[in-house]
Amino acid sequence: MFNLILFGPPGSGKGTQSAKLIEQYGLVHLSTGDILRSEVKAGTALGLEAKKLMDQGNLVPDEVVIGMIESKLDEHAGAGGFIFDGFPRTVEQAEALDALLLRKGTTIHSMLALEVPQAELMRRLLERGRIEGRVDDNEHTILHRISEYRHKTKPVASYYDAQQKLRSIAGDKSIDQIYAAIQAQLAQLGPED
Ligand code: B4P
Repeated sequence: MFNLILFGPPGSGKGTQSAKLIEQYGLVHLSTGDILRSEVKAGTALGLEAKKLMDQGNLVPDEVVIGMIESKLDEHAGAGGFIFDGFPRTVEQAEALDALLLRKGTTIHSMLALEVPQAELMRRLLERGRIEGRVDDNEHTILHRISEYRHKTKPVASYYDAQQKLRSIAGDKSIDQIYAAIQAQLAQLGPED
């Protein structure tokens, strides 16, 4: 089993690189952003509550996303491993994930952190907002999401660094160049393609 966290600020390419990784390594992709957006689309009670927070660029409460991840892990009990994309986003979520995986007899094997300058994050997300019309991809909300990332999410990198699991990847290159750097890291770490 191989469990990977793809980490980085909003717009750093987590979703983009995850799509390539699942194709090559056959890991199950768990994106809390995608799961929340599908709840919003389905109009569930959870989705209606999450929508207000997401549209403003706020994080959804820890207990909500931890519960979602737990049920997804159970749903894919026989999987060869997982890519966690956009989760954990707080130290509390990281502690809960570690406890959850320990109960299942496994662990996080690595965290790959995509490093991208703020101006490039803004450029990418404004472009996506223009093309896809995502409500949270406007200048005001993007700045708030980046601030939430700095204050609440960045400490998660130190949490896994203390476990010697953190590796940084330069994320301000082309999609293929970044993917090659990720593959080079994974070649040393173990998942078989
Ligand atoms: P997410 O869905 O995780 O969205 P995101 O942070 O914007 O990153 P995303 O993965 O979509 O962007 P990517 O870098 O792939 O979160 C949305 C919201 O959900 C949060 O604000 C929060 O409210 C809530 N939420 C989610 N998880 C939560 C949790 N665990 N706890 C609490 N709340 C949670 O791509 C961005 C764009 O850049 C794309 O258009 C892509 O095409 C482009 N791009 C990617 N790589 C590129 C490259 N190398 N060069 C040029 N463009 C590139």
